[in-house]
Amino acid sequence: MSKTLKEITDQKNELKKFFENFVLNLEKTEIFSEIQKNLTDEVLFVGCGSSYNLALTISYYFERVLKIRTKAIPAGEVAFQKIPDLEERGLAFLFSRTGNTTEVLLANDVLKKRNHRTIGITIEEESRLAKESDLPLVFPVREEAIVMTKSFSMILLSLMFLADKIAGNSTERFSELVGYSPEFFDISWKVIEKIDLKEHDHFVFLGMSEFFGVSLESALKCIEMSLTFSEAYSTLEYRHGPKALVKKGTLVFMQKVSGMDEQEKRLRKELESLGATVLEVGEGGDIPVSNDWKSAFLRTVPAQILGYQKAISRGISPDKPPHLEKTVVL
Ligand code: F1P
Repeated sequence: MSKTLKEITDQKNELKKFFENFVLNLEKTEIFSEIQKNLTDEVLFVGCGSSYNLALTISYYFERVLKIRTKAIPAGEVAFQKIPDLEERGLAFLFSRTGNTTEVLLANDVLKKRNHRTIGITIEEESRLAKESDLPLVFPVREEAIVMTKSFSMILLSLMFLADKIAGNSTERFSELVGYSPEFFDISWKVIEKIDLKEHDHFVFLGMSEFFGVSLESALKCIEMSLTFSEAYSTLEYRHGPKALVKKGTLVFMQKVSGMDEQEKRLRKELESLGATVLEVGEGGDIPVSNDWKSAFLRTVPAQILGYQKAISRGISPDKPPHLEKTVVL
């Protein structure tokens, strides 16, 4: 079996175990109290590639739940000091699955010199990020494929949960969503299987806020695995220019958001009239799931499946994306 497919499918059975054994115990860890103690008015979220998409998605949720300001920045911009107004002190989350991406390590140095407390989020205990960040948070997830899949979902789930815990909010909804994950996986698989992927060569992912982060990651999955032209936009932005590229053969994934039913319906109708196939993910959608922002950790799964299935339909191995390496070392 393909490594990538195995890791995508692992989510079906591993999420519950991971939630019970790791996420529910986060509150008792030292890192939890450290984060709580060091939270500043503005918190930075830094990473590259999928890890940047992860940082962005989590930054929206921290801002929403903890009522602090957050900034998500590609690590390269921090590393080479191209961002304006970097505070003299603060808290910064640095994301790198492999923990050895050059820009993330350089960003860690820059931020530490600026008296930031850096939290290194990774799955590799022996990585430089785990060793060099002030507070490493190493996730108990094994992922070997080049393309990041299950670790994205698991880290997202964990840090959203952590934000709610710090805010003193109920986390019951997370348990429900985790319980729903095997069914969500199966529905996603079936819905995507029914699409004639040979007839679709342009993928568009639309979402707002946290779901915009999910959409960026969805597009990246399809590019990496299936080498298909894929884009992501904040939902209504798509009307402002990008829709000029819609044609028969465009497949649009719309991440549904509470209170937007009317707008989403109209956009779907418009895109369908231009020849696109549209699938909605969310309450009452083609792939149903709660519209709660907490559902973000499940919402990249359909695109992971799409990227895989499209790759197979094109005779491409998702395990060997051309020109890509697991860690970018500059
Ligand atoms: C970041 C990353 C991956 C991407 C690619 C190159 O890696 O951009 O997201 O799939 O293979 O590296 P990391 O810093 O999370 O290890």
